Amino acid sequence: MEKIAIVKIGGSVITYKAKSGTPTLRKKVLVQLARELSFYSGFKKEKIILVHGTGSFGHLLAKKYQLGNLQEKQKDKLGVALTRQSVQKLNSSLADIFLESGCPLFPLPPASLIRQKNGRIEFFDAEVIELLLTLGFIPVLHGDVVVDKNSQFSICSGDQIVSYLSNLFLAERVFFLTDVDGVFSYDPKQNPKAKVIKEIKRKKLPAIIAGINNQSSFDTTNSMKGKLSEIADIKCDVDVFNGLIKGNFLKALKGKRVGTRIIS
Ligand code: IP8
Repeated sequence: MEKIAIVKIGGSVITYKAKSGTPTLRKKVLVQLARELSFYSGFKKEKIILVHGTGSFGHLLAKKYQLGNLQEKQKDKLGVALTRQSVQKLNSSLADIFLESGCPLFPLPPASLIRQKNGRIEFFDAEVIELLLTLGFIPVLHGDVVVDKNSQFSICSGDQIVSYLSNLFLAERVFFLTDVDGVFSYDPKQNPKAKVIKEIKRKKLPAIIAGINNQSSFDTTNSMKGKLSEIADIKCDVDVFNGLIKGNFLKALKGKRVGTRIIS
């Protein structure tokens, strides 16, 4: 198999989180990212798996129906179905935009491939992903609500999917597009002196994770802290950068450093 790169586009990059009530797409950003990926795919051969977060399409409903609560063993069936439907709509809009740019996306609903136990992936039928890569497609997955052996259903974040697949397929590169410039020395939303850390050795991650206490009230999968915990399990180099800045995605795909690089 050729080299594999896994790209995670954060929910905060492709949806507006702050607008209360109605999930809203950041269409302009999606169009820009699709163009950059299409341009890259045009000149370099590298297999790509795309994973996206769910932002306001997933987390508002997941919170409403307490789908992140592993102690709740009787999940609201309609709540599960409505949340899934909402993230499918986001996935479908994203696929429309990338297809229009000429990227051969192949959406795969994670809930049909994954079973969890206590909110962690226990089984992942990933064979079809491998076949699609061989056939030249870009499989696209997303955060989802999946069956769980212990709590009926649980949330499987896009970050967990990236971490799992990167190790399964021995990915060479992993990219996380977020709404901040990388991993900061302090919380940039609270401390103006916060600076992006250019490079982090993986073994230093546990200390950095322990220092973050910004549990988001919006995000049922715990924002940067959750992201770094998943990244800690990835074996290859990982770039975390701002996906809202035009050109960053293409630069990163071309191997330039934008944001933070986590190395072994
Ligand atoms: O947006 C969460 O996935 P994420 C999935 O990747 C749901 O954290 C349904 C909230």
